[in-house]
Amino acid sequence: MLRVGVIGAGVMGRDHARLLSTQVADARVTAIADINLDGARAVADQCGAEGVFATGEELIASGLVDAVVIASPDALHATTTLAAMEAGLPTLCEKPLAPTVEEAADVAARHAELERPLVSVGFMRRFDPGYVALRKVLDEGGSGQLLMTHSVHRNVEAYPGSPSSATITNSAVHEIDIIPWLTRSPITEVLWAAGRTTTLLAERTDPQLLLMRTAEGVLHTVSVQVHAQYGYDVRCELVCERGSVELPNPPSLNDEAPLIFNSGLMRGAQYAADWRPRFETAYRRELTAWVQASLQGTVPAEAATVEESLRTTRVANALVQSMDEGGWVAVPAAEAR
Ligand code: ISE
Repeated sequence: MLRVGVIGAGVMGRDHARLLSTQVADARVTAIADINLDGARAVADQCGAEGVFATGEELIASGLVDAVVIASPDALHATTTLAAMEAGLPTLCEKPLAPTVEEAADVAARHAELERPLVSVGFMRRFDPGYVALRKVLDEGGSGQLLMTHSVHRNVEAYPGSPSSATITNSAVHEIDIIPWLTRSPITEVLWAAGRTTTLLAERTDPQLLLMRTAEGVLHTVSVQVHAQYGYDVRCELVCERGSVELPNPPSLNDEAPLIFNSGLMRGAQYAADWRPRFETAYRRELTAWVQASLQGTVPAEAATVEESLRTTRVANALVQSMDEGGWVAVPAAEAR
């Protein structure tokens, strides 16, 4: 049995605690940390955790946990991951590993010095049955060579107060992770563009268009809109020489067949309100693989590594540079900070 501490009792911390305590074998949530102690206590009560702490560092030092899930705000991921690594605890850090290259590179450098890997990063799309099936199509090559991909990533409402760059570092990082994973090829060059922006959001340009090129010259388009109002909508299409393959849209929620509703002279299907129901299977599989790997003293083979997540932050940074300065930006090589 793995005693898990969940750091951060916001949207994702609560959901990880729920999944770990109800749907993941061999795990028990024993402690919750959040600066909002009442919030932490409420989650602890729901999942039967005995420890409640104001900070991740206190939870890590409590002796109540064998492993931690980090779901605090993005800016705290790197410092908390470093603290967990120092305590020798297997760690699943929510994406991104860090919003800045400096912090991500620091974690990667210290992680490389450990005797065995301890940290995985929660890019859960790698566990989504749809993305897994797309990768298999490319591996098997039945549709011919990949020529281009088109992705759409839309949220109902933006987190309030975040700048335009957060659309890349917090949301589009999923595409930045999944495209090299699907194509088994690194992103080498990126371009940011936008046109008319929504009047419903003052602080961000929304939507944004990202173009990314992978090493073999394949072009990838990503349309990200974090304040799209109508539903949580994630799409991906592979354009190949002999046909195109795409994720079902809208996808089936919770493994059930999608329903098409005909009523009131309209035909329609249901969208999720956010990523939790859309990626519930992925989160469950990710946590299950992480618990089993942690019990065996290793990290799940399928999960994003610290090195891959450093690369993802480098690509995100290059896109923010393209946003600020215009034009294509080459993604710096691995050694450069
Ligand atoms: C959120 O943090 C997630 O990870 C969701 O998957 C993503 O769709 C959303 O844009 C992020 O804010």
